[in-house]
Amino acid sequence: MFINRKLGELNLKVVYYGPALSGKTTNLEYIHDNIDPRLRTELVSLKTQEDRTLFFDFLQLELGQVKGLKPKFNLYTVPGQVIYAASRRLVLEGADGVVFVADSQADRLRDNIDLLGNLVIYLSKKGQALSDYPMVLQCNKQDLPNAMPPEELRNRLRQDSVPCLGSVATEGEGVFDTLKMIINLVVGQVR
Ligand SMILES: Nc1nc2c(ncn2[C@@H]2O[C@H](COP(=O)(O)OP(=O)(O)OP(=O)(O)O)[C@@H](O)[C@H]2O)c(=O)[nH]1
Ligand SMILES: [Mg+2]
Repeated sequence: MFINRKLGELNLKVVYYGPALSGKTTNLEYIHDNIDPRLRTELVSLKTQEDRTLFFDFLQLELGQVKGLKPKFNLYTVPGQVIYAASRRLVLEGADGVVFVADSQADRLRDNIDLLGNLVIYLSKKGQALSDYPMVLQCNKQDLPNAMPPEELRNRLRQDSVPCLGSVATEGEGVFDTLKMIINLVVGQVR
């Protein structure tokens, strides 16, 4: 969180975290393409030639008012590929909330568990716990035949107290619901 009193701005950071190809970038692309352009910046994507996130994606939204301040929501994605661990750690710095974008396909369960474990380790190195952060679990790719139901996936990830929902990011299903959930949680912490 960063408050610029001169400009009356409240900057909040939300990080979309999760394993490779789970749909993190697709979430930001859908938000970018479907929100009033006056409320957002352009989407900045640092990606490989194969369209995989190399460092991060970034999109800023300016929505409503919180305690007389203009909140700016800075949305970032991390690269999910295992080799980009250092980038994930950097992007996570200063986060006010996390959207964990899981790939619901049964054969990706291990990757979801690994990336979540990663996240817990980074935070513990900073003396923090996952439970210190507002988090939403988005169970993406619910359109695929081998997708686990959201409740079951949450259970397998041992995140019983985290709000979760299913999504199909390519269709936009659940994308704005996820955004609203994390914004409410993050703003709730500011209050
Ligand atoms: N069937 C299906 N495909 C999806 C869904 N969401 C994303 N995809 C596809 O999955 C692929 C990866 O999506 P990305 O958004 O690039 O994934 P990512 O999590 O940003 O991947 P990294 O940047 O490598 O970490 C793309 O081909 C998307 O079109 C979904 O809900 N259903
Ligand atoms: Mg990506």
